[in-house]
Parts: sequence; C-alpha cells; structure tokens
Amino acid sequence: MRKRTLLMSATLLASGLTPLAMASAEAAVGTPGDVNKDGYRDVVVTAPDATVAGHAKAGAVVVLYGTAHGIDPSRRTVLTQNSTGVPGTAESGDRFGAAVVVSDLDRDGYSDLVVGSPGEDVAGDDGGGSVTVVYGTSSGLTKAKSVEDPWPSSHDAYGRTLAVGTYNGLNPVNGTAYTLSRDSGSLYLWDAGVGPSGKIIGNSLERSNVDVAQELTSMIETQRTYSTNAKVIQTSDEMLSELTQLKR
Ligand SMILES: [Ca+2]
Ligand SMILES: [Ca+2]
Ligand SMILES: [Ca+2]
Repeated sequence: MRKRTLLMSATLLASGLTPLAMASAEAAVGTPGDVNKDGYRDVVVTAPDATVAGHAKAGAVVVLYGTAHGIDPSRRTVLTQNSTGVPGTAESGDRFGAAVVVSDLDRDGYSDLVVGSPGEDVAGDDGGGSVTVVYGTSSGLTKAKSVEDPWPSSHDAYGRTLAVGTYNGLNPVNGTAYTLSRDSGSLYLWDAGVGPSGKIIGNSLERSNVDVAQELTSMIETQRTYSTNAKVIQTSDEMLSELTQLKR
C-alpha cells in the first residue's frame, strides 16, 4: 500500500494553486489528445509571444486538427484571451500559452487544454499569472474557466509550468495505466511550495516512505509462504490419491 501511495498520488498540478475543481467520472473515454473527439489526435501549437490586437506578447494557442491523412493546416482554431468563451482580455505581456497541457479533465472524450498565462496581472499585481482550462466540446473550444494566482503577493508567474495527473482511487486498466473512479476525488491546481503542495529542492536527497529492502523481504516471505502452502496442498492431494487407490 505504501508503494501505491507513492505511485498513485498524483494530481493536476499547475505552477500555481487554487482549487480548480474538475469533475471526475468512471472511466477515460476517447482518444488522448483528441480535442474534437473525431478519433484523430490533434496538435496544439503555442505562441506565447504572439501579438494579439496590437498587444505584444499577449500570446495565442493554435489547435491543428488531425485527419485520416495527417494534420490539415486549413482546419485550425486560434485561441487567445480575446476568443469567445475564454475569460479575460488579451493584454501586453500576458503570455497566454507559455505552458499548455492537453488532457481530458472532465472525461467526456474531448481532450481539454490547460493553458498558463504567467504574465497576467492579478489584483493589481504585475505578472501574478493565471491558468485557463479550455474544454473540448461538440461545439468547439468556446467553454473555458480561469484561475488567477490566489496569492499574488507571495510570488509571480503562476501558470508558468503545468502538469496533469490523478489521485488515489484509480481503476487499474493494466499494469501501468489507470482510469478515474468515483473515489478519485476532484483535481486541483496548486503552485509548488504553496498550500499543501511540496517543494522540489535542488542538490538534496529526497525522503521516501517506502523501505525497498523491507518491501523485498516481505515479497520473498510471501512468495515462500505461497510455495509452502502449495506444496502442502499437493502432498495432501497425493495422499488422497494414494488412499483412493488402496481402497480400490
Ligand atoms: Ca481530433
Ligand atoms: Ca489578460
Ligand atoms: Ca474534456
């Protein structure tokens, strides 16, 4: 169980914080990286230094859609903070798209975009940063919500790095893949070193709650116990067979 805690205690992380709760469902569906759920993976290109409506480095994200014959450049969606459904306004230095992760957060089969805007001004703080989730839907990329840096006085550039994962309560699919369950809980965005999230410290050893030697010893003991029990059953079976033969 300790191993399980280590391996499965992941979550949707941003270089930021605050609960951006995502619904969880029973199982993953659809094709990974498929924003429009047509069965073909799509390509997401980031342009955080793009000028938008005259605002330098406001940033943009471009989705190029896959087809049976590969990427079709004529089929694309350009997202900025001025796009329909995307919260906020494109401003100089927002750098929308400085980090992007593609993942189906709400498990509806449409891959969603998690987009960082580390230069977004928040509550009067210059460059506090924000993270926007743009949901893939049957009607396109027009549904989104954002989380701003909730502790703008503590740090800047919230959303400069992003990661997606899931917590405990997962359903194993095979040896290395898992899907969400009703027990998985919600997904949250947090900044490293803020709130309940941990820090990564350079030039230092990381502590582990798994004693590898003890785990190996336990595994060997379990295996030997199993072998012994199997031998007892086999011997009993042979004795019964012998008795049966004698009776005949
Ligand atoms: Ca697609
Ligand atoms: Ca903005
Ligand atoms: Ca989705």
